[in-house]
Amino acid sequence: MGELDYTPVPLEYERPAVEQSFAAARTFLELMRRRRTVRHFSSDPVPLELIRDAIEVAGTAPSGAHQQPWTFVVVSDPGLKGRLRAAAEKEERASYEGRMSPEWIAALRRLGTDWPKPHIEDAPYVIVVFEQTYGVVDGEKVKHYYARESVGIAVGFLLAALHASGLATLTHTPSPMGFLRDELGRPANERAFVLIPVGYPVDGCLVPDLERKPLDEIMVHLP
Ligand code: IYR
Repeated sequence: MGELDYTPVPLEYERPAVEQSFAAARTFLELMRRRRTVRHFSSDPVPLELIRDAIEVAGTAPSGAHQQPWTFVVVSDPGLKGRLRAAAEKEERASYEGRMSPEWIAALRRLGTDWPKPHIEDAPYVIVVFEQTYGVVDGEKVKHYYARESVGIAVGFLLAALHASGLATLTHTPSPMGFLRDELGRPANERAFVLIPVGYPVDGCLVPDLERKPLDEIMVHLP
């Protein structure tokens, strides 16, 4: 990539009436309040178009130097999902049965997590998000700036978009995640960031009884 010059174009923007802003803000808040991390998936099929649209939304995220340092690998093949599950469970079992501290295990108790990961096979899709730690252009390494932060923002967009389509997700970080690059045949400049089973919740799905911090605990207004 050569040096790209600054060639600005007009912003496409129409300022909404303030009442419309309030309505949109409330509607979005109500939507996002209903998002829950789901650990029990139906194997009912999901149209691939929904996954594609959500990944396109993720691709609208801002990124350091606009380098868009992300790759979203969509897995639906049952054999491959089975291999991912087996590899994730191998790591997770070792973690739950010794690598994680007792404090960590205790902190997870209210989430009901454990090393078996049937959702990797049950969910019709697994999206594995990779961070491109550096770029490769014409065989040359290109430094990426704020790649992790950028990918984190894109994953937030992805989770919101999937939720808006009525799909459930689980942000799963099997640790260590090196097996994902090997299993999915990704290049050396890509590092797995998160594995996200996507699908409909199973009938009668249960979730942990959690509350979110109220606004006044998470927001500080310095007038
Ligand atoms: N990666 C493990 C453990 C785990 C860790 C945290 I922090 C969580 O919020 C949930 C689980 C797993 O996926 O089970």
